[in-house]
Amino acid sequence: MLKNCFKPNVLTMLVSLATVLVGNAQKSPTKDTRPNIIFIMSDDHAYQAIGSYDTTLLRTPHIDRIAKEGMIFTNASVTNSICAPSRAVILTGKHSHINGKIDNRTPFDTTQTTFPQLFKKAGYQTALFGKLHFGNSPKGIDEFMILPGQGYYLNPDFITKKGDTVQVKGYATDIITDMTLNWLENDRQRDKPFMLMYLHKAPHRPWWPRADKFKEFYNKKFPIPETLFDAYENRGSAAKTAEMNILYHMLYGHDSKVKPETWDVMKAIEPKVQERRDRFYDDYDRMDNEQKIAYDAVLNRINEDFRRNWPNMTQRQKMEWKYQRYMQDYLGSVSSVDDNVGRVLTYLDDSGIAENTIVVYTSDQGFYLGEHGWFDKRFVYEESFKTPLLIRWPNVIGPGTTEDEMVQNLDFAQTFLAAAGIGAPADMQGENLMPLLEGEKENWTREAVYYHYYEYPSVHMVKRHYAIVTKKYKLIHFYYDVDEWELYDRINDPKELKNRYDDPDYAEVIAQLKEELLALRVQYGDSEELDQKYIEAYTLDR
Ligand code: SGN
Ligand code: CA
Repeated sequence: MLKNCFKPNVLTMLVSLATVLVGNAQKSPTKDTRPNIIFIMSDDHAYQAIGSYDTTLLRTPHIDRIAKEGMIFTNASVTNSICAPSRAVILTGKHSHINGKIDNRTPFDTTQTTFPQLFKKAGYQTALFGKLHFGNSPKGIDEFMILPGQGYYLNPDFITKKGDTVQVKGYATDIITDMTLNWLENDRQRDKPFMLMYLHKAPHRPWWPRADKFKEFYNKKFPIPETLFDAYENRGSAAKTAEMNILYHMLYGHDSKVKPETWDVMKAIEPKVQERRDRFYDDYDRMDNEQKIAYDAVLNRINEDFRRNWPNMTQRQKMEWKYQRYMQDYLGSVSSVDDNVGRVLTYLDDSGIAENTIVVYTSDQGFYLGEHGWFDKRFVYEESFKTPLLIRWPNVIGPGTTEDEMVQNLDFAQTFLAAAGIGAPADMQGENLMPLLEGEKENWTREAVYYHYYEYPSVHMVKRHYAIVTKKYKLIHFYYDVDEWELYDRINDPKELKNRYDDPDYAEVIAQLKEELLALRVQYGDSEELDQKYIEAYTLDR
């Protein structure tokens, strides 16, 4: 199966052949006409780095096509802004406190029903390629290739359905796409609808773009976000104690790609920063010589610049230098995702299946691109709470539609099942988005969503919190080692710079929201007892 991955000419021939085959299959009277679903999810893709949401940083013409020909959600969010928990919510249609995968480390209880199992049972063909991050094989999937854990960008390993591990030469985003196209082309049963999960590792840390994008993006400069130098005033302790500041917590080698030899030469430049050399070589040493030469062309320039300029920089300049390095690599990685989404969309067109295929583009959560001086996610604050969501479904969703209702990753399972005409289990906790997709908003009643983050104390040190979010407000309770509340006025303070919790003007709003928050906790089956249970079950990993 892998053999074809690196022969685009063979692929093109097969695509033409498929067009003929699909054409014939469509004439068959027994054809199952339920829609296909391609669920495209990237890892840590901030909506700020998608042209349809914001063109300040980057244009993403291929991802944008999904919005132009379908719907863009401007208020889509996650229930728990971290990788594996988000995936568990998507697969089960249940909040973290119910499905039990509250953080990246807790094992996922595989006896639970996940939506792919229901698709398979209902006669769909199912497949999954890329990052799953579950530590176990997906159930209900006919064919898969998954990255072990976080996976690597360069020459990544994949776990196959047989349980063995194979290393594939090349760049992860391209390879995952090759596998996806290869499956669509060679393994898809033309007489059945399919549910295909196409899951990128990019643009997850440590943001290694493909060599040509590394070179291209190193020459770019990006606008500085207004809150890059945020001093976290007028807020509680959680923002101040989080460890995800670009200046203080981003690593020279692993993240900014300054080689350990360069730090050696500069000795003691930043004695406070502790970094292991192997964090850089872990990725670099996966390259073969030819790849190293291509990357070194840029790495040498980065290192030369660092050696020459870093010792004389002010703190402010250092922050800006690190921010630019971060954006160059992050956006370079996104750019490959966009190119590859383009390849898949083109395939759908060429093979004649675009019309009956629902294409969903999303991320497992949002991400900070320098807002509040941060990278990473976890907080219910805007940029990591919100996630991109674009859906194309010809003949159902009108082209160029914008939807601002509060929707969540919790809703995906029920929505996909409804779209395929498969019954959803009654204990799923989301809402079916079909009324929104079909433009029947009068049937949509949700006004608030619930959020709960658990992984603390842990990497990045974001305190445990739960929250209620409406279009207008966000009320947050940080707990465990603090007992602090924050209220943000989403309309008048969209950058969330002022906690209004002690402002008498908001007293009534707060009282109302507290009641609604409690009601949501009751509705979703969350409680102080469960908070306590998860605290007790948590073992420190630091
Ligand atoms: C790794 C990253 C963290 C990131 C977590 C979780 N460090 O630990 O920055 O927050 O994953 O990310 S890294 O140096 O190993 O890249 S998640 O997307 O899997 O939740
Ligand atoms: Ca993630």
